[in-house]
Amino acid sequence: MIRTPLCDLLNIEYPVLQGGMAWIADGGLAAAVSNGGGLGIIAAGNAPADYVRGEIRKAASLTEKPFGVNIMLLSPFADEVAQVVAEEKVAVVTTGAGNPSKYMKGWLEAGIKVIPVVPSVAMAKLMTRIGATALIAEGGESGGHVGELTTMVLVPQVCSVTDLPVIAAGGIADGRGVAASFMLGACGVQLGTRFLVAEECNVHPNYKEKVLKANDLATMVTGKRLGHPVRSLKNPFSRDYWKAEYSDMPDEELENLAVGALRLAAKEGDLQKGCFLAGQIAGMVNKEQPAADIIREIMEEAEPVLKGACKWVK
Ligand code: TUI
Repeated sequence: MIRTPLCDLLNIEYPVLQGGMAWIADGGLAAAVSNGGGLGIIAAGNAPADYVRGEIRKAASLTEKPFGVNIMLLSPFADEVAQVVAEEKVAVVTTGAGNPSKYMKGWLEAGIKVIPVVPSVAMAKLMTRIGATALIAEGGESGGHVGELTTMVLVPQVCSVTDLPVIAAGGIADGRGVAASFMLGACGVQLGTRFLVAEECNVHPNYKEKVLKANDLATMVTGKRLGHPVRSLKNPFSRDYWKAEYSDMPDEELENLAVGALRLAAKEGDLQKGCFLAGQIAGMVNKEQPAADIIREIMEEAEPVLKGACKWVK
């Protein structure tokens, strides 16, 4: 059995978080992950605060276990959602795509455990200084909004500058990824792409099929020109966007090209115009199964890998 300090900190059985996937990770998926012994996370994405409140209440009706909310800091509703998580007394808040400093005091006073995604050492130091509960070091292998660094180089550098528990994310989908994360100094992992194909994940079936069929080279990064790089599966949308990005199209027009594309992928399964966010590990995600089985399977796989980790040591 594997137990790390993160389990005690978050009152969970396995040190596994489910990534906050915008338009995808709802109260149903979060509750299934939490019921499976991990920490389920509701993605606020760009949704209004009332939607998030509804999903929090839905998750609370489906599980007695703790769960979290991911706040996407580029959202126009971030301020309102920040308020809602405090009012609803959510156990854990994770943040992405920005600096959550201005919310930190309020959340901590509300008794919320705050776990920001940090894409760099500087952000890890800042979040440690202002009282974060733990850190998610997410490498650019992940799906969605990505930083510059890979998981392999980010996690150990973050671990070197903080005493907080570090959760590795980006490119992890099986027990080897869990074991490798622990070797780098993390005491937990966050998985997005693998949970995207969980049975309890309500994303459009076309989305799941695209992930299940993806190979190692199936993703690409677009959006660098506008300062918001995102990793998604290659399709007509991502290829057209990439071409537009490297053309003389004005920034405003480029920005409009992407409006609604995440929803089109997640809700309509639009294979042409949708933006299917997924991590590079999609090539290894080959079966749909209950969230609880995913968690149990990866942790069972990690055990022999970790026990065999000293096999070359004489
Ligand atoms: O946030 C994510 N992944 C996401 S968010 C998302 S929705 C979206 N919609 C429109 C544009 C962009 C995204 C889809 N996937 N992952 C966590 C993450 N956070 N990755 C990188 C960061 C990050 C980047 C910069 C965290 C902090 C940061 O700070 C910069 C600063 O100094 O403010």
